[in-house]
Amino acid sequence: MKSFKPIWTMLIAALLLAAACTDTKAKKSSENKGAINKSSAAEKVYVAPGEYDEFYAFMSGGFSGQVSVYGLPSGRLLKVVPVFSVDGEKGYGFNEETKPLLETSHGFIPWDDAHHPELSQTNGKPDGKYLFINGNNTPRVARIDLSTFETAEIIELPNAGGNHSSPFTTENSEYVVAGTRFSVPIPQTDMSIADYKGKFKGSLSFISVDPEHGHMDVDFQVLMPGFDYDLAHGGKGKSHGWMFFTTYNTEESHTLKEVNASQNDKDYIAAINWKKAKEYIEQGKYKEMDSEYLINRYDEKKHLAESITRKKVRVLDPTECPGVVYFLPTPKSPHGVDVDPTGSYIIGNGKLNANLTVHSFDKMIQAIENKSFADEAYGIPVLNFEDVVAGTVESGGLGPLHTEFDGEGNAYTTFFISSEVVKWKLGTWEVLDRVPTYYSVGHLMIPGGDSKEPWGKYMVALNKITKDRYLPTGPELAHSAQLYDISGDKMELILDFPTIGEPHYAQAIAADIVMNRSKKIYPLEENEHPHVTKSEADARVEKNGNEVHVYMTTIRSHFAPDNIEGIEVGDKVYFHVTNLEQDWDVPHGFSVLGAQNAELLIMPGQTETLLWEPLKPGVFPFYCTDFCSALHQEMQGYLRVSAKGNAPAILASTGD
Ligand SMILES: [Cu+2]
Repeated sequence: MKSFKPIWTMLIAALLLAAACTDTKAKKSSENKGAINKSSAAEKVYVAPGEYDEFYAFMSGGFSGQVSVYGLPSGRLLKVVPVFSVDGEKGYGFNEETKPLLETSHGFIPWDDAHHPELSQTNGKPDGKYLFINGNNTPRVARIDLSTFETAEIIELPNAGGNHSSPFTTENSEYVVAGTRFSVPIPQTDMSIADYKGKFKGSLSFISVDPEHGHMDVDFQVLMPGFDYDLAHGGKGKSHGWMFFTTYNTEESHTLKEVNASQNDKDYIAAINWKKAKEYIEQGKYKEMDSEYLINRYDEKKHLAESITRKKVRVLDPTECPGVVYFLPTPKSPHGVDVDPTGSYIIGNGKLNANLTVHSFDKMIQAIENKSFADEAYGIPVLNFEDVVAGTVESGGLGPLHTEFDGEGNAYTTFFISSEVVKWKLGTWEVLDRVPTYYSVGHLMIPGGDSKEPWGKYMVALNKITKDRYLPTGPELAHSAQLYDISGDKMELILDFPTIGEPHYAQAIAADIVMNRSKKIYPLEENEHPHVTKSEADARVEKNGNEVHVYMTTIRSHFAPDNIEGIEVGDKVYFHVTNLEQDWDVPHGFSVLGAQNAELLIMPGQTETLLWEPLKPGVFPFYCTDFCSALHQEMQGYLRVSAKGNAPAILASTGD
């Protein structure tokens, strides 16, 4: 099993050269940019002015740390939701209300790498309530509320090093999971990296989601051998109750991993019986480990986020909990693991392979019942490959990464090295069609394509390299998504559109499920912000020592107060701005000359707070940044700052 095969080195070289190869493809494609019938493609993506798209698509921003929302099939950009990265446009991570969302046990972290959006599910179908997304770098999972399209919660993960196999959900979002990408010492400690093997560990976190409020918490973790955990998907239907994770680096190497982690002929898919794990938890068969992590929740009535610190986590050791973890040998460094809509098949996309390995859930259960084990790894049973394999897709491609489904019995797999999507049939494993992508496709997405009931119709290829597809913009090019019509026998490329950051993975859902729940305003009478100002008559300035609280309101088209005096250099000035508007689409902005952070962008009925510490005496204008009326340009005010000890009495006035 551990013999070195020269072919791996060749495949690795091919992986490394994939980017270079696309140069040649780029040249070719200037002659043939996708071989589409232009007028029929245009018709298929045309959404007339004033009409709505059929699907919402949620794309991760990868290294942008954000989520962008598109309409399909038009490719219209609808919104960018700040999640893991601060955003001056919305004041996210700059205003006092959202700063706590980015707190961790390592302090305030203004950025992360967001990879996999995952819609919450009910009965195995996306329900349009939440979108979860992982932070890959400082392990975190965020929850976006799809009634507001705002980040509602970010939970940090204890005992984790990187968070890639995340946040995949179970059928009713009982859990979203998060597997550590890199194994690390658990508990963390100062030790030699050379002692990795046998000492570093992995962890798989099962994050519970409260059905009523969506609140997340780490229910338990399964402590795993020191492999790398890559991706995951939940069982469905008959396999509901199981979660599947891919592993690589079963070699447990800690250096030159491109070579050292590619030695084994097969790595594993880890099958976790989470229902059984839950029983062990209920029986108290867990260890409570010390590990600090934060849960940051935004309260929609208070309009602010608060952090909760947890110090302990419940951990299961699989060697003490038989029946929880099994390993399915899977060739070669499997990347994506995807479960078909019936829950019968588990697809291992071996990234150093040409073929796809499909495991059978039924055969897996049979092998477990027969106790037919080939081996064990750190006390975890390893099943016989031959006992669990259902079939192999002789793809003709190279470097399979991810598979999604159309609900018609077909599967679609991306091939990074050969830059294509291959359509094949579940059960017969025959290849039905293949189309090139431009270029180097990573994930693909079919609306509902990883759920029990895919909508099908479209497939989006999320490409790593853009090259010549758009007008050049210097050395940095926008990444690219490509929309294919998959309603017929043949896949047809119908649209290219640039994306924000890296469109690492995406999810899509029928528009009506989400739009009917979408909020228009925050009711002012429900505003419980501790510094709310519910009417202009209550607008005021309060000064205690060097702390100044400005209770300000906005309504078209003035601030109250709009003349402020009595502030001195060295004061900490908190502008608590409440937007009194109760109409859809009337936000007001607030910015002040010299503010060292960002603007506020306040939705109707909302309160936000900007902290400003003036450094110089003078008279400073502030104004509304969001064009709100014909007299938007008049929506402004003045703030007088005096030298320390020289300030006049507090003045907070509006009009005469
Ligand atoms: Cu305004």
